[in-house]
Amino acid sequence: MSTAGKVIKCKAAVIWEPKKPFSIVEIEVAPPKAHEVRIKILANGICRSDDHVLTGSVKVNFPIILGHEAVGVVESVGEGVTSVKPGDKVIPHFLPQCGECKACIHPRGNLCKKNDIVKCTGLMADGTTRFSYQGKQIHNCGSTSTFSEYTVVHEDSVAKIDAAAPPEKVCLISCGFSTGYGAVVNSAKVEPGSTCAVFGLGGVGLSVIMGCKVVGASRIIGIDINKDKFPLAKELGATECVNPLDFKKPINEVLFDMTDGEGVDYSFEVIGRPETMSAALASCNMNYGTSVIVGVPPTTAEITFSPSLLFTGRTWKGTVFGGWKSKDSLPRLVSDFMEKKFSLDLLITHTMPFDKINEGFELLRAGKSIRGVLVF
Ligand code: PAD
Ligand code: ZN
Ligand code: ZN
Repeated sequence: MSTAGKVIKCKAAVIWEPKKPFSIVEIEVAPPKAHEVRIKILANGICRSDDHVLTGSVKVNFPIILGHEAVGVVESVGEGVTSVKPGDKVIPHFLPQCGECKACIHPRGNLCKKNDIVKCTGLMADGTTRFSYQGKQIHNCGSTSTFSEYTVVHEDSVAKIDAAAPPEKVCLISCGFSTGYGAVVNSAKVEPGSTCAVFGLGGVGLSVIMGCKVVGASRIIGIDINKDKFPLAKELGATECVNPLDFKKPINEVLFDMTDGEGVDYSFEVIGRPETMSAALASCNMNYGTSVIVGVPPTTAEITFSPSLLFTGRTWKGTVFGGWKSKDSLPRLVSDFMEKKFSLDLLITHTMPFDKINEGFELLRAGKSIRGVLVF
């Protein structure tokens, strides 16, 4: 029996307030309105960005349904939807691509003005959401909310992908892998022979390492306070790994010592802490070095730094989703995966049923997983 046009009752992981675990409850998901798409979610990756919301570091409106690294199948579409149809395998994405705003038109832009990751209202464009629990509205997050068996997103936030792509793997393409890889090829544009430093060796940092290796960086230095991350970092391309806790000097001085006093050509902060963002900047060459902020900073964080760090020529920049335009790039990245241009196997350390979501996040916080994948 078709569910199109009807309210669907399904399982979702709701966060009622910050610092509380997910509670799995039965919610109601309204049908998609005009230009919206209702998607049955198949698999979700566990990304640290959702944990930043859980800890209260990134401010949002509660109650909320998180989840933004997912693959699903279109269940039904609202009036006027033309780019996807029921049955299509898709990636719902936190960066829309309306194709009309200045960011969508600009060759280097990707932060479409229709995004909700800057303001985090947790609402659709009409000021409501399609989720409710016992009559009370639940907010969405980043326009995706994929920690639910069904979600509703705007058509601009959905990309159709190869029907044969394995959801429990390519879900990483919707955030972690593409962000890290794109930070290298789009945002930094690392040249062959470069020396790179990667701060933070989680799923995103390791994807930065994979990108540095593909573009032919000659030295790739992995930095983490958890040395258990080093073997995998080396397997994926790090030429050496250092633990800042092993040194009395600040890590930026250690990196200068390791590079004959020159500093690295490119540094990437893939943790989300103001101190490591400053250290990553200070680690790169004072003249032609570039430092890229990939980690999501706490909403209220501020950094004080000496402008002379930049005056001598350094570049400091950030990247959202590795600089990719979502609707254009996601199908291509999935095709590249299907053509075996890269593998995601080593990044996926745990695959578990959706109901184990709290366990999955505990593994991430304990530094025991790289990417956990939750399957419905
Ligand atoms: P993760 O928690 O798997 O990895 C973070 C790593 O940093 C861990 O291995 C930690 O041990 C390590 N670490 C923590 N503190 C320090 C420290 N002081 N010095 C050195 N290492 C440390 O997270 P992830 O890989 O899923 O995500 C990394 C960040 O990237 C996180 O802030 C996330 O929110 C952000 C992100 N940004 C985007 C984007 O579009 N810019 C997309 C996806 C994720
Ligand atoms: Zn993410
Ligand atoms: Zn746009």
